[in-house]
Amino acid sequence: MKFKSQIKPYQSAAGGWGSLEATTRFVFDSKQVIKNLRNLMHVNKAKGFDCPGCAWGDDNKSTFSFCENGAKAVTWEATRRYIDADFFKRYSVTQLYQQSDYFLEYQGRIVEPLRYNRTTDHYEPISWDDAFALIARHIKSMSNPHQMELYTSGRASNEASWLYQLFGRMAGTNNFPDCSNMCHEASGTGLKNSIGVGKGTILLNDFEQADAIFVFGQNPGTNHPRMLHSLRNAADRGARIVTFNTLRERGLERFSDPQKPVELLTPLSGAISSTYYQPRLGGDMAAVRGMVKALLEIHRLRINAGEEGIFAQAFIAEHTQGMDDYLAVVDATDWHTITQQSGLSEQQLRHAATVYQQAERVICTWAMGITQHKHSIDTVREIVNLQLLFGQLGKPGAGLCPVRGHSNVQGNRTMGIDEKPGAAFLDSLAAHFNFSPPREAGHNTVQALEAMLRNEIKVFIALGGNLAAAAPDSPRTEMALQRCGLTVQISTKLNRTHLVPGNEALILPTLGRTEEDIQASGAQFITVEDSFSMVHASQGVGKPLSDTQRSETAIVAGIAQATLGNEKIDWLALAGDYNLIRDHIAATIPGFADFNQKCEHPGGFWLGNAAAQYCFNTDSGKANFSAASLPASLFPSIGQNEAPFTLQTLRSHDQYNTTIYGLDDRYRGVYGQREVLFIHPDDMTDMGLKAGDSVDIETLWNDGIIRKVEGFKLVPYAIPRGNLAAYYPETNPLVPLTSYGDGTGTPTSKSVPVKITLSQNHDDLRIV
Ligand SMILES: Nc1nc2c(c(=O)[nH]1)N[C@H]1C(S)=C(S)[C@@H](COP(=O)(O)OP(=O)(O)OC[C@H]3O[C@@H](n4cnc5c(=O)[nH]c(N)nc54)[C@H](O)[C@@H]3O)O[C@H]1N2
Ligand SMILES: Nc1nc2c(c(=O)[nH]1)N[C@H]1C(S)=C(S)[C@@H](COP(=O)(O)OP(=O)(O)OC[C@H]3O[C@@H](n4cnc5c(=O)[nH]c(N)nc54)[C@H](O)[C@@H]3O)O[C@H]1N2
Ligand SMILES: [Mo]
Repeated sequence: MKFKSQIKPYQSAAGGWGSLEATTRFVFDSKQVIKNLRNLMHVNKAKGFDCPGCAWGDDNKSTFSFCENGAKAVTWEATRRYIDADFFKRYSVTQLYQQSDYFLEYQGRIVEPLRYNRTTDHYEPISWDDAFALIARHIKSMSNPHQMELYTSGRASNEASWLYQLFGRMAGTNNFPDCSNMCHEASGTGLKNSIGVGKGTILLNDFEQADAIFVFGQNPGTNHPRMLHSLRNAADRGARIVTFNTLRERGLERFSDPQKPVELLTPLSGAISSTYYQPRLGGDMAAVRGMVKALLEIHRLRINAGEEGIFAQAFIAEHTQGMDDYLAVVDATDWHTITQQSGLSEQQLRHAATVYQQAERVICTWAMGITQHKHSIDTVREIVNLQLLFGQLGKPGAGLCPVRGHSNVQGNRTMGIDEKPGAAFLDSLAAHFNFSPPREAGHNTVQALEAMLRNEIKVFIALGGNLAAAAPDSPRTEMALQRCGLTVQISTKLNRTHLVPGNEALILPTLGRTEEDIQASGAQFITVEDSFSMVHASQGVGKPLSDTQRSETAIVAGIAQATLGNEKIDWLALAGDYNLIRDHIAATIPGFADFNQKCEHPGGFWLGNAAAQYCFNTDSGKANFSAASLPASLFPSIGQNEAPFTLQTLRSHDQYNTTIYGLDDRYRGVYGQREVLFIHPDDMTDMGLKAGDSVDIETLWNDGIIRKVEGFKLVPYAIPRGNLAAYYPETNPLVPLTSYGDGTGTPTSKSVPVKITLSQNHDDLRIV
């Protein structure tokens, strides 16, 4: 495949013709046009499957409840291309390793179980029974259950995840590293500490009532396109949308709705953000602190004048604790530090504060720009502090909204995919199944990789995902995986992780969410939970490519049965009828009583949110203000002065995490390439560099390891000085495994201290 590389700034609104064009291109490119269109028609409707694209909620109102990038995810999964034994005979693992991630994914679906043959360096077919027996043999030969890591990526259904965690705990471990550890961990932990529940407090229709929506560190135009509909509708009825984003992102500026054809004729329509701030990377906590400082000043002026203050006094008195300590910290934070860290002026922050104050109902949303820093928990909690001061919780049109990534990542946690499970959950498993689950905390993703590097891990099983490419410090992550006794990947497509096998390795091909899942009792549906705690059923419609693919639930059951036998639980019977699994979920997970009956409700059911009902499951029984100081420096471990630049690693428009659909990033004007580096034009000229120059990027870290990627082309962009941006996963070799968030273990993918130098080999790049 040949791509034309060019940089050409994008002028139109996000969405629009470009979006439709790209969508249909993806649909019609693949071989089964009719089937693919039929698939799209079913996405996110009351009957049909849940879009595997993202975790945004569904309104079930529009005819096509899908977006361009959801359409890509669906058609990419529903491709008729596949790779079989012949393919693996042709290519050795070493040869495949040389290929790009794009090439690997593009080969199509995996259709039969495969075992790595170390002597020939090829994958070869193996029967399902032999594969399960091999896994069981490895697990049984471990000297303790913690020598196993059970990774989960956030697409797995509630049913598969619940069965998986039960298998792990019955086998004796809480080693459940997952993609969430690299994603919204700070949201979960921060919210839990502040308001007692680690989830967002709003429902999708709250967007219809908000007067102001503050969007922090998030690129919905690419990653949650359906969110643009909510933002656009809010903006149209006069709500203020205030964006804090390090980069100028087109989707946050203007959006025309591709599902309202009239709008497509007016490419400049659809303003989204009323104000757009570009803080420095990691500067959001300081920005919110600045807003609170300004608001506190107004509050005190009013009080001193004998008027009512602007804070929600009654709410604060009844439902919160710790405000005085927090306000003392706000007083102690000076404007100089605030403006220096946030990169925003006092005037800008006072303006943001005024917009906030004028709104009766405020929603704050955020994603990876907030959660992938060292001080992410403190930042999440700072946003909560602001909302608590104004009682913006539990009323219509107001609240907290971490916008999740993978389509069922929130459901995975609800089902117990958690390396630090709560005692109440373990008690309920213990009582229901009459066994003693392990009580000690297990490994998160970074800890799992560290344990592998120490040669402690015998068995690694991945329920989806692509850990080798998703995790930081790529060479060390790959080495870690190769040190396992057995690596098992339950996958739909070929990916990097398959090519760094442990001593032994298996690839187990699974059905995707778009496909029919027939088990002993007939056709099955699964369930998922979105960002708004709505749980609903999802049933695939496409015919599977091959009868040697199995559902995730059936694979997990097969592994469990082979390893633990069916004395305590008849695993295969559960996999034969997912209703039986849902009955067990109803008995062991709060909020799921009458689960099977509730699934019949079109659109699903709401799990509820205690904090939104003023019930705070914290130690104090109230919502806790957090009184954290701003970080002393944004990079304490190496000293900020040493690093001339801070790099964030982010997604392009044509990718789904480590899956690369194409080489364009339309809204940022990048075409036919991915190895680009966004930089402020003045930083470029100061260094005597120009647009299109190739540079090498090197991490400045404290362990003497050289972390470097080469040949990234400079693209001048609207970004703060000293900040850079480049795509993940190509830049993952730069993120040190030892650099993770305080209290989260999340790699600091949005703040990597780096330097850049002109590289030796120049390629021509056309700048239009
Ligand atoms: N099409 C598509 N959809 C997806 C995904 C995908 O890869 N492709 N991935 C899914 C997953 S797992 C997730 S977690 C989400 C990710 O959704 P996002 O969080 O939107 O993903 P990123 O591309 O990492 O973008 C981070 C955004 O935050 C900004 N940012 C970075 N650092 C900072 C900062 O310090 N402060 C501020 N204010 N802004 C900052 C960046 O400029 C960028 O706009 O999307 C999900 N949906
Ligand atoms: N530098 C940097 N690193 C990051 C991030 C970043 O912003 N910057 N983001 C982080 C984030 S937010 C996340 S969530 C992680 C993502 O980490 P992962 O979830 O591990 O990665 P994905 O790329 O989403 O996984 C894709 C693979 O999942 C498999 N797959 C797809 N669909 C299915 C399915 O239905 N079932 C099964 N069993 N397998 C399936 C396919 O084989 C595919 O290759 O990456 C993290 N890593
Ligand atoms: Mo994510």
